[in-house]
Amino acid sequence: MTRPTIAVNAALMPRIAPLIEDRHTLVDADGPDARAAIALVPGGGSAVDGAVMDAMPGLELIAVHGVGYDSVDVGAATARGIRVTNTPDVLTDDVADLAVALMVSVYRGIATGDRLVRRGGWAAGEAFPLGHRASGRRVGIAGLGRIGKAIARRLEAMDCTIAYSGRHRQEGVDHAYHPDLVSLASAVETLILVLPGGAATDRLVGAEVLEALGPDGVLINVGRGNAVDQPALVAALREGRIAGAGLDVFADEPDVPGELLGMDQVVLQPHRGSATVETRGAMLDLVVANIDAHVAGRALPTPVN
Ligand code: 8YV
Repeated sequence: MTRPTIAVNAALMPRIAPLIEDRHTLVDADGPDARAAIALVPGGGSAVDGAVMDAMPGLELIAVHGVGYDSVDVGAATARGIRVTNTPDVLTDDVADLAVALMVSVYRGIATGDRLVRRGGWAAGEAFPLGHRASGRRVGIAGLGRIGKAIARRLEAMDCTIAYSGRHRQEGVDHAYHPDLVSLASAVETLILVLPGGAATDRLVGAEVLEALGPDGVLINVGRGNAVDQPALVAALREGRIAGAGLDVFADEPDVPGELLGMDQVVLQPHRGSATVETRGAMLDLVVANIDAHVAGRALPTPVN
């Protein structure tokens, strides 16, 4: 029996190969051999559209390494009979932890405190500003899915009051519901974005939402960078129309607007919500489980379409 060919993003190859190369032939997803693949494991940022699918005539499965699958045109895949899988649940706790860490970091000035100690400022008696309390805040969560709910649970333990927005009020959720982001932003002190990427969320958070959040407001984003109008955010931070931001995701990664780099009220991370040894291992295991299930004709563990 011939071994199925799996096209794997080069950056993931060293970690995925030991899990799968005993039963599959692995090729570089961006190389000429990818044409023969039945399954594709794309890289985080690379777009998989109809043209990419058409260039791989035997493609049956796109196994996304991530919960967000905005980089894949799922409609185009479905139309071609190609199945799509993602890696939900296994990264929920880590992304939620990072959202809370960013929030605490912004209010308490943890990153600026670290920089002060490292440059010898503490030892030299340099004055440093007081931070602000993180506990007890009114927090709005835009995108109350699995990750949003895990963030809410953590923040409730910090005596925060949670509100949320979304297309629909959710059954069995007691938090205050706001049908739109402007209303949510005006009701809270901290706005946490856990929105998926794609056209439906493009620049949902612009000048109007930031204005509603107000001069004491803090924006946290652990979802997708496209949901924020970045020039509007930079202007609001520069002009003190919001107080601070904690950002793990950006509109054009890995580019970060230069002006943010000089702002102490901003904490920046390189899109690493799921980047722990434990979670990245579990994500790869799930990618492999989906490929193996597809090849064996079993039900896919985490199908998208
Ligand atoms: C991934 C993410 O690590 O799961 C997601 O949607 O944003 C991250 O956890 C990233 O997509 C790289 O694979």
